[in-house]
Amino acid sequence: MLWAVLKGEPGRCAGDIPMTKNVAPQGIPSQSSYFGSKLEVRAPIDGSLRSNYMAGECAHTKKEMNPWWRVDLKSKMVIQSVAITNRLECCRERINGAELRVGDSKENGGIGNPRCGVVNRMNYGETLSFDCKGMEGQYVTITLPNREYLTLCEMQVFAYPAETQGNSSTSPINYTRSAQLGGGHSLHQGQILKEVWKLTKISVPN
Ligand SMILES: [Ca+2]
Repeated sequence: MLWAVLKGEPGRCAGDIPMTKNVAPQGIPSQSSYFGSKLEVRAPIDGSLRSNYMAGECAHTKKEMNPWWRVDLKSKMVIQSVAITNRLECCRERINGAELRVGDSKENGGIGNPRCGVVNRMNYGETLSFDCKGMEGQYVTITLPNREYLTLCEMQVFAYPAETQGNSSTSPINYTRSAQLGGGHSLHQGQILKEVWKLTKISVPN
């Protein structure tokens, strides 16, 4: 037996296997407070990894305890991975310790929902991906467990609707490249996560 990773054809998948795609742009964003314009709340789901706050490309809260930014996916989703993009031109360390939370509670921004991952550290403008391993929820939140500004320039949520999940034979085996590589994997800025990869078991004759 040989385990191999085969590159799937983008935009298609085999059989009735649920498709994962970035569902965040269709969501409803909100945040705990506004440092600047309220228009900034949409910057993390505008599909762009540009990350200069001074150019209006990021959301930015006030300095406060447990600041948060949240996307409401409108229905319960099965979440494979979440990728976040840090600010480019300043203050890269502010995001250290940030927690990604996934669940169905929107109370207090959803910061009490189960945790998918924690940011150790990120570079300027870096995009970091976390494997959420199929956690389910309507809300995805990033929050800081301290008193700080929270700045977020993009959040990509790779997921599919929970109601499409059937019996075990239809369990998803599709992963975005970021999820396949594991949580907290750094991606090159500008990389668009559209490719779908399939993990397949192959028999090889002796
Ligand atoms: Ca953005």
